Amino acid sequence: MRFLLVDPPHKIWTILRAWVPSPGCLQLLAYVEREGFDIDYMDCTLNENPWRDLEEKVRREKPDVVGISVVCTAFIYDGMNAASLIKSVSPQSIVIMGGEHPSFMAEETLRDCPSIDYICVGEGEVTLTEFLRAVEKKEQDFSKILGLAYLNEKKEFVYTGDRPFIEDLDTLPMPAYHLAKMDHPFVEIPSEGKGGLVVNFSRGCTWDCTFCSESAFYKRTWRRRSPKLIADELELLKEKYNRTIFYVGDNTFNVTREQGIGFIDEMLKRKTNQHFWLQSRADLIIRDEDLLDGFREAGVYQFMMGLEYHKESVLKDIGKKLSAEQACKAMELLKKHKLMVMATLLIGHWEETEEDRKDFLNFFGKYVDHFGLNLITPLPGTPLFRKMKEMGRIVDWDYRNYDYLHAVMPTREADQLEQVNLIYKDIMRRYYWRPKELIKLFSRNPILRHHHRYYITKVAFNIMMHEIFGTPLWVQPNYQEYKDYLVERGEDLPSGLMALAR
Ligand code: B12
Ligand code: SF4
Repeated sequence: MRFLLVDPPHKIWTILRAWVPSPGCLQLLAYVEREGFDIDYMDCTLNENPWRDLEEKVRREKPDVVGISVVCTAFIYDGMNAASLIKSVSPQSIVIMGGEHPSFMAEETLRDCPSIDYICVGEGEVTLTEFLRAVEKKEQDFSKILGLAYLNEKKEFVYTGDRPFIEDLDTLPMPAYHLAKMDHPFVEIPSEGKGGLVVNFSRGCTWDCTFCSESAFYKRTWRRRSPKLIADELELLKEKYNRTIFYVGDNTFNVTREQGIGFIDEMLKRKTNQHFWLQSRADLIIRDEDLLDGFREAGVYQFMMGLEYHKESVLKDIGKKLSAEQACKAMELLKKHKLMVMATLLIGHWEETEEDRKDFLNFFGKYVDHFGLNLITPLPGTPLFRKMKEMGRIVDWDYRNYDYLHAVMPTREADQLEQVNLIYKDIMRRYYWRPKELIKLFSRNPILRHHHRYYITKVAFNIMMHEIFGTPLWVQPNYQEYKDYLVERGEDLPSGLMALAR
């Protein structure tokens, strides 16, 4: 019984150009490998000809089960296209898809893409193991496997029920780095310097911001790996793969103080000389002020906080449970303890006015080292999605645009999405072309200097050229639209594929 897990061809993180294997895929693979299955992994984002290579591999190897991982809503059509292509060249392969978006939108996804046989709803490790075992034993009835969704013979939607979360993440094996192309020159986070990688040590978050799909996916719970295992993983990444700079993808790293204390102790003991960009909340930074020097000494160079907006009414509306005053205090504390401040911010709120935007820039421009500007997006599965759908405010239903960078909802003032997109670009321009930002190009802090030089010369310059001369926006050189691939393949593939392409 052969299982192939596919990260389908999709755009990488275009803003920071981070090109990394998905931590979720590596965790899933390690688990099923430990369970004794014959497994393989294809991260199509790294293939020179991603669609062709996927087609050829599946045609040649005809895996019994192909898993497709969809990390972001914005990638759902890539996952569906991969499923159609796989089924067309290996109809006997069973296709199972997993990830947040298909979990939340299981019925819609199954109906939109007949090539997907099953969807794993929620956390994948145990559900996938039980599923593979059932396939191995040639069982026909999957209705007893919790966490599965499918359409039965009558095309009725079936959901087998919620799979309980794994209680202790320490029972999971080390992610399967040995199956990833860790030596591939593209695997980097170039904005952060050499040797970058994304890692993940916890799941969920105990808050419930209305726009957050993570908190919804993990039902407002938080579990974490213990600091000792985190340090073991980081040590391995240093020794075996020379990885020294990490974007730690955990939504909220220090939900408990103990996690922060344990991490600091372990990293100080191990002396691996690695650098970390962690994510947290303003209230937790304030709570853990006494740990901030320790974090820095342990290698943390930056905290990213979802500060979102400066107006209390908006913070209340999005359920942030933070005040602008706390945001200021947390930014000041980070500065005081020589840690860089990255703020992820949300604009495009219904009531937003030009006056608000001026205040917004003044408020955040004062402290923020890195500016992560997002447009508020109703991600499927979130309370915001349900509310906005009900209110009829969602205008663009093309999930490709659900990447925080494209407007999918108007505001009271800007009733056309294009206007909201222009507002986004305008804020970016106004922020980055301030003298204060340009001075950072010569900062004495090497990471900040590198980041700004990278961002302004590569990303901002590309966007400017696009706006002035219409030059194409950057996308990774090996990226190919699925429809272009089908055209390239022409007669050799079943003609129905083009009709199914999304
Ligand atoms: C790694 C990561 C990336 C990587 C992805 C690399 C890759 N090869 O795919 C990079 C850095 C490229 C990236 C980019 C982006 N990301 Co990102 N990213 C993450 C991050 C930090 C970790 C994901 C992860 O591995 N989680 C841990 C594992 C355990 O969870 P998981 O992936 O969901 O997998 C589990 C289950 O879903 C399931 N499962 C998953 N796949 C499969 C497959 C099968 C077959 C089965 C059975 C089960 C299964 O089992 C897994 C294990 O239990 C998350 C935040 C987070 N903490 O999760 C954001 C996150 C996924 N990203 C997000 C976003 C929005 C983006 C961007 C769009 C941001 C942007 N504005 O540019 C870009 C996309 C690129 C673009 N269009 O420009 C959002 C997605 C929200 C959504 N619902 O759409 C998240 C949740 C962050 C957030 N809170 O906003 N990202
Ligand atoms: S604090 Fe961050 S991770 Fe937690 S619910 Fe809010 S947005 Fe999501």
